[in-house]
Amino acid sequence: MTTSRRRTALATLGGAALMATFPLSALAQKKIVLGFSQIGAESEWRTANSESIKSAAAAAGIELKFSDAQQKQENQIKAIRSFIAQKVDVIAFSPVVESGWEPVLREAKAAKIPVILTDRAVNVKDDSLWVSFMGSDFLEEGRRAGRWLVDKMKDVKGDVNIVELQGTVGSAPAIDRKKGFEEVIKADAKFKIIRSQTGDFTRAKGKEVMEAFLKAEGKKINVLYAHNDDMAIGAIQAIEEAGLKPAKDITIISIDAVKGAFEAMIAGKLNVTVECSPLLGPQLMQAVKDLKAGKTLPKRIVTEESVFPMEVAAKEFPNRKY
Ligand code: GYE
Repeated sequence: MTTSRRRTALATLGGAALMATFPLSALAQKKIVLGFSQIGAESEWRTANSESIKSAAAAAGIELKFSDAQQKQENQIKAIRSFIAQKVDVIAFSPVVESGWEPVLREAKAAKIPVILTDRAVNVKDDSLWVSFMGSDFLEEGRRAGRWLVDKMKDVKGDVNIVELQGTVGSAPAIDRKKGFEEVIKADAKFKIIRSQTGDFTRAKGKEVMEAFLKAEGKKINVLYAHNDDMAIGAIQAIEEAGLKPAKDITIISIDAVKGAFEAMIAGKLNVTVECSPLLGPQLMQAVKDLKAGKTLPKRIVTEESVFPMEVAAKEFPNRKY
């Protein structure tokens, strides 16, 4: 046998061996297609979340159709409709607000395409319109922020005047972070929320609204509770521009624990951040695979998180992944 003939024979043998272990149908099997509708790119958190989903899909060999809604529910609805038309295997999305999803979710169900909610919840009567919701417990995050404050101010006798920067109006994290925080601070009447307004989860809006708070209330403000780090970082600028010292003249609490918050804590400008992890990609891809393998997903998958006060910021910083 010549060398080239031997090669052909070996190749054929190799092919046969391969076929014995992987039937042709498996070899020819199509990649799983996942349609994902993201809210936008409003915060450091969101950027890390998008990155986590894209890299986890690539690592899992899942074909990802990624659509950015630029903060608009109507764009998310359009994206989901287009995923249905393209007959993707699974749809996942992070709903910008809680309400108004019934019609499009019914369309997905009628097309027999399972829907996974990531990060934020929807408010629909019929729970069968989505298979699983994975993400943080925002109520608990609000409570953690409240508990930190109650403990920090336990020896304060007079009023503690709080201003609140809320997240996007109608979004699950804005609703629940407010509720959880209020639930804890109401135990003591000295805690008073004197102003509360949305900063839409962005730095620019956080700064703008904090400027307005400072103009209206000035030195009366003892505490800022921001529903995310980006708004707190914007507000820190406003506080400094008003000639006050962030984290000293005004105690600042925020949520997410992104790197920018750690930098602010290390610089002594932010007191505490409550963790909310955006790294949902690997979990989501596992869930998509499980669904395709016919498994039933748990209805709720909760992310585990903690709280980081400024005293531990420098030590924790090198471990942060987002
Ligand atoms: O806290 C905020 C982002 O839904 C948990 O959205 C997420 C929130 C996050 O823009 O920074």
